[in-house]
Amino acid sequence: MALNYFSAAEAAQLIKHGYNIGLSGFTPAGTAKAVTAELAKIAEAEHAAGRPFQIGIFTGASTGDSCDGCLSRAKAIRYRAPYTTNPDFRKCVNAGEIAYNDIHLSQMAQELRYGFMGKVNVAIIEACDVTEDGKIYLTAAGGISPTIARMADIVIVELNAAHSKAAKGLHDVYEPLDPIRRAAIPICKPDDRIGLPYVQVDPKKIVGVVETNWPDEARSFSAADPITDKIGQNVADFLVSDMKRGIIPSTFLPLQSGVGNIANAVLGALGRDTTIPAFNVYTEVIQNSVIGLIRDGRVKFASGCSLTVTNDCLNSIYDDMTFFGDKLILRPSEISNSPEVIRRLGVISINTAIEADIYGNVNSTHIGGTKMMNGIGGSGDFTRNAYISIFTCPSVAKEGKISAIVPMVSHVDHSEHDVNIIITEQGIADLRGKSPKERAQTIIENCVHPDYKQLLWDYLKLTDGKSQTPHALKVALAMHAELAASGNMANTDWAKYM
Ligand code: 0RQ
Repeated sequence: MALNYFSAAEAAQLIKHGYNIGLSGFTPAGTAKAVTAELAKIAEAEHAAGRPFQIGIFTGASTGDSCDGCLSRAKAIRYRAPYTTNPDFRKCVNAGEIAYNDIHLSQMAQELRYGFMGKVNVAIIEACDVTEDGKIYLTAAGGISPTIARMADIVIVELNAAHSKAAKGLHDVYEPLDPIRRAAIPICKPDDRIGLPYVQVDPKKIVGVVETNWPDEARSFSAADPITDKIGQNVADFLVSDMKRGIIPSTFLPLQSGVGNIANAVLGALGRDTTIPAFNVYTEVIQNSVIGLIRDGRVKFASGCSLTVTNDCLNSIYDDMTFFGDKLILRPSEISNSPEVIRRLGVISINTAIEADIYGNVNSTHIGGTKMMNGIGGSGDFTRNAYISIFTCPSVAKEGKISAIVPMVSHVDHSEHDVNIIITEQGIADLRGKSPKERAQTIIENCVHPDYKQLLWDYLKLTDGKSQTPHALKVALAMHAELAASGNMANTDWAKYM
């Protein structure tokens, strides 16, 4: 059956008020872009005509401005899951205008299959190639494409010339069956290939192909600074010490690293430290730093869900697939982030915290306990199942007015039961094998900024000091209350809040 070609504006007309759309991609990498940008114009026109127009959006992870940005500004999003990083979307969520379901990324595809989030009316899949018999070759990410393409009533393909057809060689597409027919996911090494290089859909569902030439809307990260460098070095020192103690095998274990400046600095430090042997990466987001380390021979193989890299870096990979072809693989997010596989491979996870408390609970998502920052992303998938779970963050934020270590986190994403190591630029708190009271001692001693140490020791004096997890509940959130009142946690006077 010949494929039908149409414009992004024509494709967007197929999406009606009340529909749920599913998008390819994971982070701005590989996300369909042209149809959602046109959809925002339709929403604006409908609103101007006094008619409602809002949709639900299902994605692999965050998207670029052409989706979350344009549609948030057009007030066109009723519901969205999961992770996002877009500032306009964040404003709408925190103003109560969008229902945001922030779930673990590994669970997104299966929760759609289980029927938790309703119907997928339209799937929009970015491709570097598509065939008449329904083979869709993805671009820079796996995401939830196999699931939405199979579940949706209709499929729109964005054939994006900005992605080379060389991307075809990167993908390993595998969708597990649901219980009670689910079998083991047969990945025993980061480089195991278990699926197909394309997404197969019923060709009758492909209503049209939109030809585009739209580069990924990659975010750039600011350069490393002395604080992120020191955090990176502390992570490298910790891993070397665990390897020397025989806790990490001398052949090393696969690493997962979160996204952002700290993650880049950590990987940079690990790459430079040649005491650590060349290692594998089993992660979700592959950033520029990993590509550099592959080129340098420091990373042997990287399995991920997306190439969240700058466009020049992406093109350099496409141009050099004879080198990268056997060193990189992209998987759907439920495989890259599979708890089963992460635990089997013994992945060491490294993620960033917004704040941690003295007992090891971590907040990754909420500012001041109520306002959404981005979302949990894949940090929970990896942390809960890691061989060793590490959280990093600078010891203070906002020029020292906020301590990242507090008596009680204002929101819990990763509980004390899952968090093994906390690392700031001040030092390393190894929480493994410790009771809560022992954890509090090591976190305050090793990770807290000098300006906040005495404040936290004084907090402990307000507790009974004996309970399993000693707290003075009336003042446990006083540092947050003080931040809201005076703009500086360092002003906290415990007596004022007793
Ligand atoms: O504010 O943006 O105004 O400068 O939070 O903090 O230090 O720049 O760090 O960009 O790595 O983001 C946890 C949000 C960290 C991110 C989080 C302020 C700080 C700054 C950002 P500005 P930094 P990062 C892989 C795994 C969850 C998902 C995840 C994240 C801004 O890493 O979203 O791990 N993680 N996914 O000033 C108030 C505090 C603060 C604070 C920092 N205690 N209170 N503001 N900030 N600490 C990715 C995927 O899953 C796809």
